[in-house]
Amino acid sequence: MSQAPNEKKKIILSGIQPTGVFTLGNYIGAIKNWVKLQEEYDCAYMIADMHSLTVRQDPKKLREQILSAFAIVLACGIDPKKSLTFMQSHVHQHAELSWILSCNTQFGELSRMTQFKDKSAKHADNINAGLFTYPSLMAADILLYQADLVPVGADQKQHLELARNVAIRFNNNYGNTFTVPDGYIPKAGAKVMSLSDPTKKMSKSDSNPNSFITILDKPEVIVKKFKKAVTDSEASVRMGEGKDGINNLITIYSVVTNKTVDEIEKEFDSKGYGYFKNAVGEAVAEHLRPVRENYERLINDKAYLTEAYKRGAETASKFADRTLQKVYKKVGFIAK
Ligand code: ATP
Ligand code: LTN
Repeated sequence: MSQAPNEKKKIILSGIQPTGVFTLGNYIGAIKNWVKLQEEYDCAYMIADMHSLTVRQDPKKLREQILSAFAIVLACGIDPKKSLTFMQSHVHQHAELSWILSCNTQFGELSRMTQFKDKSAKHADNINAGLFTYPSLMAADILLYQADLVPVGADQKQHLELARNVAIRFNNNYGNTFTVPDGYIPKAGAKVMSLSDPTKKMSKSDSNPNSFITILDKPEVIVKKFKKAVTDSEASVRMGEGKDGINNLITIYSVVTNKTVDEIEKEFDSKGYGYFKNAVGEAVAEHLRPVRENYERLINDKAYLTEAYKRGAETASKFADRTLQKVYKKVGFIAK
């Protein structure tokens, strides 16, 4: 996209929680767009380690998962020379702005969040205050960088709407301070479904490993998991109502091969589900092969990773502090 002279590049921010190896859902719904956007815009991508504490984590495992998540993001094609890449907890301004924003977010608004309701039901023994105020922290992540666009999957729409509302409210109460962000949600693949229960979203914290494909699964594992995918009894490869499993597989196949739904329905006309599932498995395995290979290389290069996230945090902090100081002034705090 060509830009008019003096026209500022749009700012992009997104994050992902280090709660496990990323799934095909995270990749298609979010990270694939992160990679695409970094070519045209000023992008900031972070590992949302603070968000992950809203669910109990084992510290030793979390430490490994955070570094691994950072390496996966780079392995997917995010270049730390082009995009700001950092760990959320390394930029203390996120926690600070989150406090101010939580004082400008209503209890009722947070109570309506479906992710809070779902996660409270799933972790009934740990419905902590952080799980409830999670969207205020996410709003802080976005608003600190004055982001114009936020590439996420469909499940994050509600949190984004809340971030927009908080930004608008703050701007109205204190004068123009924040850019009001828009979501950037893919047309196909915004909600990749679980392979074992295609009425549920594919999730990296699902207890059944056959329900999701991870970005690092070996090709033979990927093919095997697709073979087991739940479908229907109709045995015709075409999109349709009540065919959640097949709709999901067609969407996945379409995204990784760039073929249209029409082309796919023609290609597999009169072929059985077994044949189709095998083709999807092989196409996904092939699509993810370079990511897996990059990851193997990167995860063994700790010096490179450390240098990349440290440099990222340094630059991010400078940017974030500009917004935070502006906010502190607007709400009436005395300058240091
Ligand atoms: P968890 O299982 O720990 O809740 P998750 O797999 O839902 O995690 P997140 O870290 O919450 O993943 O999400 C990271 C990004 O991936 C977000 O932009 C989210 O919208 C997107 N995403 C997550 N799951 C899917 C999915 N099944 N399809 C499309 N996008 C998804
Ligand atoms: N809540 C997001 C992860 C996340 C995020 C963000 C996404 C944390 N902070 C800022 C976009 C912008 C999720 O995917 N569960």
